Amino acid sequence: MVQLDGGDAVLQAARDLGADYIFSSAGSEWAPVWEALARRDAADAAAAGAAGSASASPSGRASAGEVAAGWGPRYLDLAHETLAVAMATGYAGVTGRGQMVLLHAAAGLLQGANAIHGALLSGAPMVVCSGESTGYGDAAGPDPGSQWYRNLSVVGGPQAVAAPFTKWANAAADVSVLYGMLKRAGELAAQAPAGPVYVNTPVEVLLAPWKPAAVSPAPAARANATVAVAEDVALAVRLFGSARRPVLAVETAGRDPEAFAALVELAELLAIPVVEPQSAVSSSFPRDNPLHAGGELAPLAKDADLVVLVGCRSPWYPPSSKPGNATVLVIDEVAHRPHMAYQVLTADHYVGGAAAPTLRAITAGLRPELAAGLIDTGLIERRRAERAAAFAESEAARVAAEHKALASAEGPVDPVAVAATLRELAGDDALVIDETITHSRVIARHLMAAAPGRYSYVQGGLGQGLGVALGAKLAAGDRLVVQTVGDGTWLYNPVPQGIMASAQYGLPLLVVVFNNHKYLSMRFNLTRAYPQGTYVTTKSGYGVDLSAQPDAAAVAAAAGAAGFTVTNTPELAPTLEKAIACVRAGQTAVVNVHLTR
Ligand SMILES: Cc1ncc(C[n+]2csc(CCOP(=O)(O)OP(=O)(O)O)c2C)c(N)n1
Ligand SMILES: [Mg+2]
Repeated sequence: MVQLDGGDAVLQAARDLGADYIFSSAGSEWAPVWEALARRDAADAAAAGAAGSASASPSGRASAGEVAAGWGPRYLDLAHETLAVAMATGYAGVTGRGQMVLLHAAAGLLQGANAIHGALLSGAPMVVCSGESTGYGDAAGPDPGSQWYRNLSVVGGPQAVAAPFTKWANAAADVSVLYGMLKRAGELAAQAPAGPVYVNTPVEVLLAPWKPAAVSPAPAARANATVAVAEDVALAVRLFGSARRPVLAVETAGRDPEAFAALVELAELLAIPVVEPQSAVSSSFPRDNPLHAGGELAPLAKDADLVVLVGCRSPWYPPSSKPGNATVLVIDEVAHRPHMAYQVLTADHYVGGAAAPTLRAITAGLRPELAAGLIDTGLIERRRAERAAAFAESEAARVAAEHKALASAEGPVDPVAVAATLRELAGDDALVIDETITHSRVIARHLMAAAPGRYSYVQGGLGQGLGVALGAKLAAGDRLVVQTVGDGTWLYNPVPQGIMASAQYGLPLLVVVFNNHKYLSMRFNLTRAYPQGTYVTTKSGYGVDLSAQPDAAAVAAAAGAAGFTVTNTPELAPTLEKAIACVRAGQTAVVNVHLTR
């Protein structure tokens, strides 16, 4: 009989949580997990041999995206913490499901902190683990290794480091509680508001003999399932039914495809314009629907009598500057984001429920009122006509801007041309993971996302987009996954490590670098504060200049991807076509586009 230890408890918890993957960045505390994985693989191979099958182990060697049922999660070795965590975020973005992430000590946790904070902002469930030593080599039992004494301890323990940027953080102080704590942590991560949780798994705990207690598969967390109480739904029905100039604002609801559909149904029923403000981070309403009112909430909210915030954390700015005097109705499962230090929603009413079931309940309440003639349908039709006219005007402006941008024969490329060409060439089912800064609104507008998941913005600090895109690709199978990224932001990404993971695990991406050779956003901030300052008059470059950056195509090629450079508009479409062909053939392609702005 093999003596099980903490490594087996970790694997068992990951398996019982239904994790498809363990995203890991190596550290010496994980020896017990590697031993358990090797034992699992050997047992698989022996079983396959006994069955006379020539096939390889289903658990360890399956190709990416192919998780053999019943064999537990697949383990991915990743060469950077940002990558390990961001891949879990990207995977959750597509599947909605939490995974396990193993990092190293407080050091790896600190390196991964930016991406863990990003997961918190994005509401990506995951269990992040890393270790410390509790005995430093003086305790009886296996030697943890002198590095824990010499180099790795942090006062207060790594859970104190993790606490400010996770939903919950604690240490598993004994092997007897390890499985139960990890499993509860995973369930906690998946419940609203979903996000990362942290468990400190000390080396000695992982190395200790483990006697499995009651193990059980986790009940699948019912995401997006809470619906408001009947009185609150009735209140919302009254407000919607009596509003003359309502407007809907939405930031993330479309992460749930059912919420996307429910929002379309409600908006169309009453002809309510829908705005995806600057704070929107995923496609939540079809951009080609005439009720889509663009990305500016203030012009509509100013004259509205009802503003409905569906899952919005920061619909306007400055926070207390609510435009106009409308009644504000907030529909949200957890309206006050516990991770935000300051948030002003100016709500008059809260309706507490997840978007899909709550919007559906409101729509169901409105239909009989409409049928009974209690809602002014003439008003609805006038609104519909007004929105159609405004939409036609906005579309004409968009198309004209694209024609103009695409007509340029020489010199650098207008970002509008890049977004429009990408829309045309990437295919309707491609997913765009956007990590641009000053170009994000151009991309959101010209991509014209019409389906949930088509567009998502990387939240938190710079450098996570490549990992998020790789994680999305892991979940998206054959669909093309595109990372759009600013040139400065690209330099924050672990590029060689990401390209290595893309090759190792068969996850080809299209990366489009929006290269204006600078941190343009930093200049905007500077000129806002010092419009007539010496910096401006002397054309200084502090904090902005990126003219010394390496050639992104050459760097990509050196790391094993296909590298392309576009310096003028006529080259754009043919180069993107070549790059997409590379990706379809299995190799990541990086297209460095020199921009006008
Ligand atoms: C980890 C991290 N470091 C620094 C910043 C501050 N920051 C925000 S945007 C930006 C510049 C981004 O440059 P680029 O990607 O070229 O976009 P552009 O401003 O040119 O549109 C910086 C440095 C940040 N957000 N995150
Ligand atoms: Mg830039």
